Amino acid sequence: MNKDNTMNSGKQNQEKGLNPNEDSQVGAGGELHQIAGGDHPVLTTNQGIPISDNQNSLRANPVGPTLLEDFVLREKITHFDHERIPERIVHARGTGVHGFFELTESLKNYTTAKILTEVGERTPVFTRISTVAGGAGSIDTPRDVRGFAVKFYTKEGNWDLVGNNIPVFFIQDAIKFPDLVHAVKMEPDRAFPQAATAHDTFWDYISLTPESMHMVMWIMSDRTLPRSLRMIEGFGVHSFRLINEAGHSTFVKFHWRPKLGLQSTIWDEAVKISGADPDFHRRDMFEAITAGNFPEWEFAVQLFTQEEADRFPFDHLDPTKLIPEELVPLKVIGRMVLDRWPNNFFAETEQVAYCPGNIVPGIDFSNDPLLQGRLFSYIDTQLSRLGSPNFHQIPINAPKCPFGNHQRDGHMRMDQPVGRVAYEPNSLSGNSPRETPANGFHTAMVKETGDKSRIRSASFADHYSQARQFYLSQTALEQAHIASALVFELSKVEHVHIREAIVGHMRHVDEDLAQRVAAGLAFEKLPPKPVAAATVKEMKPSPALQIIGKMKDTLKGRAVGILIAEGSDGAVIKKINKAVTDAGATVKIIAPKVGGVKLDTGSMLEADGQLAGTPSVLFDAVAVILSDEGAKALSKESAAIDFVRDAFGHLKAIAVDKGGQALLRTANIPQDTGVVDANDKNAFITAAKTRQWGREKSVRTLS
Ligand code: HDE
Repeated sequence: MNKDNTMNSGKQNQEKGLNPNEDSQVGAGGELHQIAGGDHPVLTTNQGIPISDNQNSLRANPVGPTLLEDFVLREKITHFDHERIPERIVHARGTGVHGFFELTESLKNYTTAKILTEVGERTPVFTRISTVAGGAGSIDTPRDVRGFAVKFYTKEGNWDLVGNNIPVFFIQDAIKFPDLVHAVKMEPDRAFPQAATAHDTFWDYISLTPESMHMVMWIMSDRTLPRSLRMIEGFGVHSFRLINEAGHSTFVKFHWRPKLGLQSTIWDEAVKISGADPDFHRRDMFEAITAGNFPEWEFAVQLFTQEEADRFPFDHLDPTKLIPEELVPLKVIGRMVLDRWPNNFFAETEQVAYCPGNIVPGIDFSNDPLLQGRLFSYIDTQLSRLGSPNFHQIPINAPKCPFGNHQRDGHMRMDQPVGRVAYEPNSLSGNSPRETPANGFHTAMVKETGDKSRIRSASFADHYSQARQFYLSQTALEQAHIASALVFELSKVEHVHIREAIVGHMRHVDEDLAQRVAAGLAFEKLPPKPVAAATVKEMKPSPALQIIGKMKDTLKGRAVGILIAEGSDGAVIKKINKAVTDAGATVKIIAPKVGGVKLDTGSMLEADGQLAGTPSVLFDAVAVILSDEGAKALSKESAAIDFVRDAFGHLKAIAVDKGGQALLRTANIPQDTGVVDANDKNAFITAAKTRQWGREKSVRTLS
């Protein structure tokens, strides 16, 4: 028996029936072999004992029982058995990236926080963007809110801004969070649906929670269907406070705005992406970072005083309300660039522990009751998820500034404090950590009066005005998407009384919306309106709440797919490729075989994706360049027909040559302004920068 496994020849590996390990390759003759040469480190146990055989366990004889004595086997399997930690109860699926924050405008009149006053200073960050409802292995593209959590490793300690891509939330009080989450997660008796709001328990809860209606408008909009994590906005949601040198405090809301503009997919597209690439967003981020296309966000604040807040027609401490940009403009004060993919997903993205309670001197909390509850929850959840109060010592969580105190011991303590003193005050140590009254964290001096109670503030009673404002601020098309999303979701709800209750709420938002949804559900008459706790106010529409209005006229960061087959025109492919690349987008070649095709020029062009596995939903625009024979061959391929039909149905620009045009005819696709001649590269780039919105009515019935 060969014991020297690292030196095994491919033949020997094959004879032993081994699986190829990381260092194995399939040789030209089809045999498995390990990569030869290299200065491999010695494989050891966790105790450093060199391992001689990593392929076979210790057995009493070649056909006998395995021996308990085999500490190599036991250690390896035991460690494996414990490889998983409990996943996050919400936001389990996430993508994390390192980067930096750079301040461009000082807020020194408002705060002492160095991160908000030192212009030009670059602060390292780790940003994790997540879905909320699904498990860690769920798809990237359900209809869902996206978490937007940023850990700033500042000189004064870690500041975690743990927000979402939607500026409001479902509930006003932390005590309702477990109910909300239980309602949205898969139903406990059947364990489905995964990562979906389209089921009875979610809508049942919502129907009984009018305060959710504003958030419902947002989640039914295309905001919950982002095209890319690089194209979402981020919001701190709650009001926070900034405290200046003099101890004065100013309220602040934090915003992230993507440099690539806001962009969403269309529901049918998101559904198909989920099948084509469940890791669509994670892969998109990975590919962008590894290609050096670093996503960037502007960091902006809305600053306002208590006096200004008193004049708002809503209570800013109610997290179901936003402050329209038209009321308090956004002031851009910095930027965040994400530029480094983590070395190891588990060590960093999985183990990162955010906590809204992590703030630095010069920043403080507001009395938002949802925020107040969150201040407790996150540390508590890390204790069960990461298993020890020492999670702050895991490298991804540790501050990058000096830190230390007299907390000691506990599971997995990593540091080795020296000396006999672990308390304060003390007279035995000249260099043990002491409090710093001048520069330490100070809470804003705020007077609190009133009776202790469990009463929801009357100022939180208006549940519909901003929901209505959001809906009326949208373009007609976005309104239709909201109505259609409600019809889709409620059509999955089995209980008719729940469908009716939601439509009843919609009547407070907008009668026309309610009617459209009712029609989509085939109601014979509109259900009654529930009693509103406060009169619905007419608020000025805020165009800043649209997505279409916030898209950028650019192809930067987008992807274009070129479908080719045998005999395709090499010169046209080259021309399109260059025009798209010059416009800042990436190109992928799709062909019936991944090895590529022979072009009209006689040369081979390798493909990036095989047609069956690379549908057009993965691209922002497509080109179809085919010879007559290629078009004929593809007209019999349903994947090719679906490729162009979906591109058309998802309102994408399609560039075609003669062969491409023939495929469109086979697929019954009409000519419109978004179908352009492949030789007219300018027309293609212009069309590719946007969706062909005018086409939508011709391809689907919207509510
Ligand atoms: Fe969270 N939330 N949350 N949340 N949340 C968690 O913490 C919680 C809320 C948000 O990428 C948990 O580490 C309560 C609002 C993000 O690791 C948990 C309440 C907003 C992430 C928790 C809220 C968020 C979390 C689960 C109501 C937007 C992912 C795992 C009072 C402003 C962070 C964890 C990451 C994660 C509790 C409401 C954002 C259980 C109790 C509002 C982005 O602690």
